[in-house]
Amino acid sequence: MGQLIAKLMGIFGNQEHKVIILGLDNAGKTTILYQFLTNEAVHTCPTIGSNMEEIVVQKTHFLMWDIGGQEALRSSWNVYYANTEFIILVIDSSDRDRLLTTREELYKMLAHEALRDASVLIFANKQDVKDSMTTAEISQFLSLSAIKDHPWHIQGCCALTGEGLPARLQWMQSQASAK
Ligand code: G3D
Ligand code: MG
Repeated sequence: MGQLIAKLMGIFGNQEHKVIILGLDNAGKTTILYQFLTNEAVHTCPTIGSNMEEIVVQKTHFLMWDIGGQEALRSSWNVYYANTEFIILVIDSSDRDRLLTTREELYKMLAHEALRDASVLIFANKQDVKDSMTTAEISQFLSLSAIKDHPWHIQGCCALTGEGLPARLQWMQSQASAK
């Protein structure tokens, strides 16, 4: 019965794909989540714990968990890892000082057993800020080309205007429907 329901949900496109949005505090995670949802920048407060929203793209349902990124909360990110299909890693491209911390968090995450099958989408956010790092600089610093065991993609974006976001939702949609 369970299998039948799962099959029917697949046919009607109602299967839910779990997405976790991670990154250091102030990177723009919550702003991105609400851009996906409303196509507007909303006023955000630092996230304590998590926010969860459902985003539907061409009948593909994503359950997106936006998880607080403050240092004290990072050790509990793994509580959210089970059944994750997509990791969205958000980076504040103007925050050069903390890119090393992001790099460490990225590789810790990729090594985690529960995320073995997850695809990784990296948003180089805040591209509107003067002198922010380019996606090429960030890719190089994070050694993205060395990641062979997860599908990944990096995209420059500005969460305030939404620039760069819709195309990547499409990428996720096509990855999800290929699963
Ligand atoms: P977080 O959820 O990762 O902690 P938030 O980050 O979404 O709360 O955003 C942190 C701050 O960065 C917010 O500013 C938000 O408006 C700003 N921000 C998010 N995305 C962008 C962007 O693309 N460009 C610029 N310039 N700012 C952005 P405040 O002032 O409310 O703290
Ligand atoms: Mg937040």
